[in-house]
Amino acid sequence: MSNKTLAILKPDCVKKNLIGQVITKINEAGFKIVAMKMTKLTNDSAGGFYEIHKERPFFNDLLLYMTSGPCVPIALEKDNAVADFRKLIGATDPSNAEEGTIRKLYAESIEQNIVHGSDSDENAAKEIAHFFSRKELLENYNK
Ligand code: FUP
Repeated sequence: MSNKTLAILKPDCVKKNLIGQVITKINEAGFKIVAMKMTKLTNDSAGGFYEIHKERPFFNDLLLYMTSGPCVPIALEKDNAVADFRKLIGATDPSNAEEGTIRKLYAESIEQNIVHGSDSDENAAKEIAHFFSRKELLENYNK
């Protein structure tokens, strides 16, 4: 899985009509989309996805936000996908993000930060499986 990562265009990205602009940035940076859908997360799905943060003080607010509207999970492929994608999106808190990164350009706050990117190859594999079945991925790979 070392050439794959999971992005989520979060509810603020969808609400602000930024899906097209963010996907353009992703494509321009050399990532290939291998699966994509628009979905509204349930509390259980968002809670499972962010399980690692369940003891953190921001967990409940994070779930409220992530379930507040539709989001767009995207499985991406590129050499060095995990690290290159995190570089493209910038720091979690947009006020610390580098100029030109997606979060610096579009995000409002550490919570409403437009986009998710996996932080390791192991998590990328788990997160892609959270949203896409093997069949959905294989159908795309075979195109
Ligand atoms: P990232 O890997 O950049 O998505 O960041 P984290 O895994 O540390 O955090 C996941 C999400 O939790 C962030 F995108 C937003 C939320 N969060 C907060 O709301 N407050 C915090 O202090 C840290 C994270």
